[in-house]
Amino acid sequence: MSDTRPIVVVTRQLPAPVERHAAGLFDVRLNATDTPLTAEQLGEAMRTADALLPTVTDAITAAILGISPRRVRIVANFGVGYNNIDVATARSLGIVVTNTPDVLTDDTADLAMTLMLMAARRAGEGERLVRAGAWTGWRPTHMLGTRVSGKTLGILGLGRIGRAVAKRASDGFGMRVIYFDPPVPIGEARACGASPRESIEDVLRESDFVSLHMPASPENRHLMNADRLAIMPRHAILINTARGDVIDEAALTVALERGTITAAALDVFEREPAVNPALTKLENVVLLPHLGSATTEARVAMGERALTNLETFFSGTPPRDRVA
Ligand code: 8YV
Repeated sequence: MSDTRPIVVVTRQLPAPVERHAAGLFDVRLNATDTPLTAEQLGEAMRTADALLPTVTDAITAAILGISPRRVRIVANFGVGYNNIDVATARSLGIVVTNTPDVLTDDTADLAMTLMLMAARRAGEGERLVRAGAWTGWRPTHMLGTRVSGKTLGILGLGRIGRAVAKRASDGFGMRVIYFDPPVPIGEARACGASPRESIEDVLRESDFVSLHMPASPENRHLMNADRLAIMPRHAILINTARGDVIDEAALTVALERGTITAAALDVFEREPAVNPALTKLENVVLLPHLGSATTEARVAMGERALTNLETFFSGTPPRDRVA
């Protein structure tokens, strides 16, 4: 008997419970080898499936969305960020797009704090020293970092994750939190301990740490450019768990090499998985492989949220996390 359920192409391997659940709900095409699909394979999926469940590693371009003949009616992204999808084209073609907000907020905020602490306390550098067998023993002036508690944290982009970071920093570390994100109501910002500033530059000038939490967009591309990096105090540390292209990576590399800022801690990069080789040679930068939401809890919840969006859509109701 043929399977009449919607055909859903899942582009990457998902946590096993999510794949099992997906197989119970839909006629799923899983990716057993976890190899990223090529543009041709994505195009083929657009022609033959009813839905696509992609991740940040799949570029769902205008060309792929516009493929003819096309069968896909919904793209349920696995991730809160959806800059991998040409949302404007999807909208114009009547293809629904959803994301997975909320369920990874705490995990990503935790990772931003991890990066802040690692960079401030030179944790990566210290670990490399110990592993290299190069630690010669304790001494009062060895590998001094900078205190986090009580310092000023500047947040650019006070959405869900930015607020969760603000709360951790103010409640847990007694930090003074300032931010720039004009659409956010001041009352909501105050609830997570954050005070507004009038411009990005005002935040950069005053902050000991700066954490980036804006979405990727053409306007936000290279938001942290050479000029803005130059505004940060010499002792400042820059943290990025948002998207790689909000920082001009070449300009950041120069700033770190010259010591015009003290350190950076990056979970995301301009051309993932490639990392500017010059960055990998620097001790004053923490480099993680896009681990923001990488907990079992978050990844299972993200998968479930994407499945709920698909189920809702195929039951004829607008999905809760619709972004196009
Ligand atoms: C995800 C992320 O792992 O959700 C996001 O926007 O950046 C990550 O936490 C990734 O997008 C998975 O597709």
